[in-house]
Amino acid sequence: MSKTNGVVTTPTSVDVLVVGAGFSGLRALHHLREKGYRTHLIEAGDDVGGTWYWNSYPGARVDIESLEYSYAFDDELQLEWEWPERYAAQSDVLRYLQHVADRFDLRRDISFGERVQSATYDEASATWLVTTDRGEQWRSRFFIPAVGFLSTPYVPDIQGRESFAGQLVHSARWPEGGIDFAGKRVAIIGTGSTGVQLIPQIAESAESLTVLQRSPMWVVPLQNTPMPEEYQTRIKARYPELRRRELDESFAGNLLVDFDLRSSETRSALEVSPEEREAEYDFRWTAGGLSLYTSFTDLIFNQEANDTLREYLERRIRQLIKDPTTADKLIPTDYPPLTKRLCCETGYYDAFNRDNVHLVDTKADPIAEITPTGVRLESGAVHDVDIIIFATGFDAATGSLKRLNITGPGGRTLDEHWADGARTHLGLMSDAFPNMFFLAGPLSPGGFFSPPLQSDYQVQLIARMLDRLAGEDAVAIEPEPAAVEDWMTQVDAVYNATLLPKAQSWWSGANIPGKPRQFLYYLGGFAAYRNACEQMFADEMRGYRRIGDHASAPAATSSAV
Ligand code: NA7
Repeated sequence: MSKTNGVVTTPTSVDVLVVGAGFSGLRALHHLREKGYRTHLIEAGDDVGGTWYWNSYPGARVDIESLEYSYAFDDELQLEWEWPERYAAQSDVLRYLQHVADRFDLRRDISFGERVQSATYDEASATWLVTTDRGEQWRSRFFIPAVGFLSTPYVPDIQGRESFAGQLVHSARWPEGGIDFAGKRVAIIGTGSTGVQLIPQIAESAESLTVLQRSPMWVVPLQNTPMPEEYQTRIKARYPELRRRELDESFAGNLLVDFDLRSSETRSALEVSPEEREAEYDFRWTAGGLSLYTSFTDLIFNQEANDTLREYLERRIRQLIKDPTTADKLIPTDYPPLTKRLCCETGYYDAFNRDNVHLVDTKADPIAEITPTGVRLESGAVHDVDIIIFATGFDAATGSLKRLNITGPGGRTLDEHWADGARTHLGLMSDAFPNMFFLAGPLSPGGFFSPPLQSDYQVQLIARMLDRLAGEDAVAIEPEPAAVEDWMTQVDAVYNATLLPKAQSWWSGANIPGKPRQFLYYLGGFAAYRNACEQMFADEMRGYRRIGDHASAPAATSSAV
C-alpha cells in the first residue's frame, strides 16, 4: 500500500487504473484482468453500482427493459439471472451488479469509499500518477475514468439555499434509510426523468407536494409489470439473436416492444394514412417505454412528421388529467417530442389529479429565493415546506471528468484543453492526453445506447488497442488533433441533421450555466459508431499517434504491456 499513517510512500503500480464501479468500470476491470493486465478500480461509493448505487430515490428504475439493460458478455450470467420486473427497480439493478461483482470476483481489485483527487500524466515514464482522498497513490500505464455520463449532481445556485431550516436533498444523493414523507409538506424542483419517477411516490404519502416545474417534459407510460415467467424464458431462448440485433440494427440498444423482438418501423409518418399512423401510435403508447422513438423513421428529422406525434401525445395526455389548466401546464409547447429525452411514467399524470399535489409553473413565476421556511417566487407567492427535493439533474458527460483534476503532458489540464467543449476521437480518447480512455464518454453514443452493451464493446476495443500497442513496442498512444476535429465535425453534422437543436437539455450542456454548448453524443446509431471504430482499428489505428519506448519506464509495465 502506498500510505502509512498518512505519509505517502511509493505508489502502487498497475497496468490499468479504472475509476468507477458502474456498468462500464466493472466490465473494464473484468475484461482487462482476463486479458492479463494488472487492473485496479477505485470507487467513491461504498459498493458497486455507479449511478445505480447513488440514485436510490423512491421510484428509480430503468426505462429500457431489464432483459436488455444487462450484460451480454457471459451466457450463463444472462440466462441464470431472474429479473422480477419488466423494468427493473434501482434496487434490482444494484443487486444484479453486486451479483456480477461477486460472480467474477471483482471486489478483490476494487477500493471502495475512496475518491480520486488528481490524475497526472508523467511524460518521462509514460504513466499516470493517481492520488486519492485517502492519500493513496497509484501509478498506471493506462487510465480509464469510467465515471459515467450522469454522475455529478447539479444543484442550482438558488439564493438562500443554505438558509433553509428543513431537509434539502438532491435526488442522486438520497439519504440511506430513505425519507419519511408522511405528514410532511414537500416541494420538488425539477420534472425530468427523475422528477417524473419521484413525484407519484412522494404524492402518495406526503401531506402536500408542490411541484416547481420550469419546463414540462414529454412523458409517456412505462407500462411496467411483474416479469411474466413465460416472457422471460422465451426471450432468454432468443438471446443470441436479440443481442446481435441490438448491436446491428437497434438505435438505442433495445428491440423489445410489446413483449417481443420488433424491428424498427421503416415507414415515414407521412407516407401512411392518418388511421394507420394512429394505430401505430396507439400500439406504441400501449406497449410502453421508449418504443415511440422507433414508430416511424422521420420523427426526429422532419417537423411535419414530428407534429403528428405531438398532436397525438397532447390528446393522450389531456385524457389523463382532470383539470384542463393543469394539463395545459404539463404539455410542452416550446420543443418537439423526442428532442429531449422522453420520460416514462408510472402514476405521474395521475398524481396531478390528487388534491395534495400542486403544480407551479416557474417559467411564468420564477423562483426568487429559498427562505428558512420554503420557497418564494418572484410574484411574492410563498410555499412553506418541510422538505425540498432537487431533482435538477447532472453536469452530464464532462462534469465527472472535471472533478478528477486530470493533467496531461506539459501541465495542461483537461479543463483547459476542453475549455470550448469536449474533444474526443470516437468518444474514446482526447488528443493531448495519452493513454487515457473513456467509456461511454463525451462524443460516443453515450446516453443514446444501452450502457451495458456500449461499455462491453468499448472495453474490448480498448483491450485490442492495448494489445496492438504492446506489439508495436510503443508505450503510449493518443489521437491526433486532426482526427479528433474530424470526429467532432461528424458528431455535429449528424446532430444538425435532426430536430434536436430545437431543444435545450443536458445532451447539449444547456442545463449547466456557463457550460460550453456542444452536442455531447454521437447520434449516428451504434452500428455506424462501431463501423467507424472498426475502420480505425483495421487501418493500423489510423489517426492515433504512438509514442515510442521509454528506457526509463518504471515497473508499471507487466508482461502484458
Ligand atoms: P434532467 O432531465 O436534466 O431534469 C432536470 C430538471 O430540473 C428539469 O426539469 C429542469 O428544468 C430542472 N431544473 C434544472 N435547473 C433548474 C433550476 N435552476 N430551476 C428550476 N428547475 C431547474 O435530470 P433528471 O435527473 O431528471 O434526468 C437525467 C437523465 O437520467 C434522464 O434524461 C434519463 O436519461 C436518466 P428545465 O427542463 O431545464 O427547464
